[in-house]
Amino acid sequence: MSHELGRLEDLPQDYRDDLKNLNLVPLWPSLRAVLPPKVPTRATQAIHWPYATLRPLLLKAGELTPIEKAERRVLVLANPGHGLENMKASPAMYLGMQLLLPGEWAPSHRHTPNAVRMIVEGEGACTTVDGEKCPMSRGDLILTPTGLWHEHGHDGTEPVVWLDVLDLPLVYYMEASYHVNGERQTVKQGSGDRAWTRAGVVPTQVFARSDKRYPMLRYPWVDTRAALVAMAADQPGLDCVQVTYVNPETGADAQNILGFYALMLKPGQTLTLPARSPAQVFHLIEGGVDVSTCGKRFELVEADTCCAPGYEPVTLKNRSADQPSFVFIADESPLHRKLGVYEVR
Ligand code: GTQ
Repeated sequence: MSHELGRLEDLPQDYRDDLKNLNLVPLWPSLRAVLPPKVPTRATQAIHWPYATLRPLLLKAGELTPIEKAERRVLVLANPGHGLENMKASPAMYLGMQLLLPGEWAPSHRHTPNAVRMIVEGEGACTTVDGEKCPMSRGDLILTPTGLWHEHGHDGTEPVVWLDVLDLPLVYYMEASYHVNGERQTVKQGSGDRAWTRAGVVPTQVFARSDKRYPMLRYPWVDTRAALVAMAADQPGLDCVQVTYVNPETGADAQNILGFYALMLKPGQTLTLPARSPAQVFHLIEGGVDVSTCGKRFELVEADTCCAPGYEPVTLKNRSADQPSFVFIADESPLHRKLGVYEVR
């Protein structure tokens, strides 16, 4: 049985004034808004950001704003449902396309939000994270976990563009977002992606335990792609050919708040992901994929990005009948699981 709850206007004005003056609020007029029936209210809209329309504007930013005036030259992929000025793709995810031109340097800093970079185009740029120099090539995933120094440099000849995914909206909401500027880092020896080359075989720590909380910072696309292709060949009946980017030492998600995945759609494959509580972002690395959710269909071409709110099924269709397609996915699963609100419907 459902009945109407009392409205604010039903209360005498002097009573409302007394409450307001004492910083008090009656719950019942807002109860249904904060606890809606069965499905949460979501501001997140399903949005498509085609790369072809964004790229010229990003290159234009390269002419209009020198790197010294930007520090990070980024166009933010903002969800209008959250208000563009709030720079959110979803409640916990921030997306930005960052441009670095040959010879430019985005200086060293560290901050509380976690970031990853998914490289979209160009060769010759490197991100140095915690002293580890990470070359950037298309499809590579590079982590910049909370608190680690990072800076971006570019010795190549063409513009380099990458997609930044940060948990900035959540960390900002928590009033925990800040940065510290630093000096140019000294590059150290060793790199996680060379030390952890094969699953199941990890470095033995006989003399001293490494105190690195994030042993692997760069996940080369050649390796991730090869893992997906091998998995599909080995298990022809497998419906969801997907890998999760993890910390190779613990097996846990690569970062604490957002989850990162690479999905291969077999030629002609249509895959429906069930409705789950976390919002998701899809970025097409290779191929051609239709993404359908919330009554909309986005025809992704390479380097396109789209997002979907939580609690909605998403159908992915590989448009090619003879080639696989590869999708990078970011979602809010680690956050939802840690908070105990993760759901599959
Ligand atoms: O490259 O360090 O898109 O600090 C937003 C904030 C990128 C970065 C962003 C940042 C960075």
